[in-house]
Amino acid sequence: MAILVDMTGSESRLDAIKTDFKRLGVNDPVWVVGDDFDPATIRLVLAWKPQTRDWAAFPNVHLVQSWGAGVDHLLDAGFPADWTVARFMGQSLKDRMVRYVCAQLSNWQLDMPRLYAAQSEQRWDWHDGRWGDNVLVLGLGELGQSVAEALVQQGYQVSGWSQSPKTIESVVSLTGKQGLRAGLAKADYLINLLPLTSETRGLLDSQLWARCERKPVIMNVGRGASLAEDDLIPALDVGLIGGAILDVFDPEPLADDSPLWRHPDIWITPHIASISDPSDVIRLAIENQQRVEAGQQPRYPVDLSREY
Ligand code: NDP
Ligand code: OXD
Repeated sequence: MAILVDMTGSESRLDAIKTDFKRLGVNDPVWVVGDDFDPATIRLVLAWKPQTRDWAAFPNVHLVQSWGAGVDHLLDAGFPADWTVARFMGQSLKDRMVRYVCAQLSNWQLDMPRLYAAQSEQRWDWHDGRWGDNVLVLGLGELGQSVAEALVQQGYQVSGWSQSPKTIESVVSLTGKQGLRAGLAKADYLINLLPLTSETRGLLDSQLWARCERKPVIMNVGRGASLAEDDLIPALDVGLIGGAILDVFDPEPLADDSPLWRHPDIWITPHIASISDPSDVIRLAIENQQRVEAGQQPRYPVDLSREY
């Protein structure tokens, strides 16, 4: 039996992935798309924006393991309905997301680009800082909950919005349209950690920001298509929002000629907030494969019909 790695844009990682499987004791052949292999031998597919579509040629697949936490890249992959799909999740992914969010909030408050510029001119540019304590986290799943808890530890007043109510110490749990409205009204920072689904596509737009009363800074670490990119600069111009910290875009990479690159109140990072640790993904894939073969549910199973 064999493993197929079908990961668009991750070609540079393939050798390391093969080595990791070996290092973790898996001696099955590891194929990549384009190799000459027999699809009937594949039992595990490791996927990130997979290119393969003729899955009927793969009758012995037991598991599709997503390289990432998000599964929007798998929604139109056309897997047979009876295949088991799991997503990546782990402490390293949570820790990295927490570090990114906390660091970017601190950098924003201290206006670090202004201080870097001052240093380059040997100028002592003391300023009052750009404070604000109220954070609304959109999405209180594995990552949103970790971020909310970390922000509470840092002294923020934290609310979180999700489909179902949550009980998280010192975090106000909000649900539904009413809950979202209440959270938006007092937010200084809006952090998007929602999955991309038909309901969350385009959710963050001027109409939503018009409900905010404190000119919040928008941080998008979920998915680019949840935010109406074209609304951002007009919303900044009229003072609906105070800034944007963007890690994800639609499409990626962000186009060279996008005006977002040059706006002083928009910070851009290249989908790097929380990178999946390759060894952790492969360890989970191996564990999940063993579980599925033993007739158990994998860890972090996904029902693609729910879209997240
Ligand atoms: P989860 O699936 O664990 O959590 C999703 C959360 O969103 C849940 O709380 C869910 O509510 C809530 N939610 C979903 N749809 C709605 C809706 N329509 N209205 C209100 N709440 C909703 O996801 P993760 O926390 O693991 O990851 C979140 C996203 O982060 C990923 O999907 C991915 O897109 C992105 N990501 C980005 C990375 C980066 O580097 N920038 C890295 C990793 C992930 P409920 O709990 O009630 O189901
Ligand atoms: C993920 C991501 O979904 O990196 O894990 O965006």
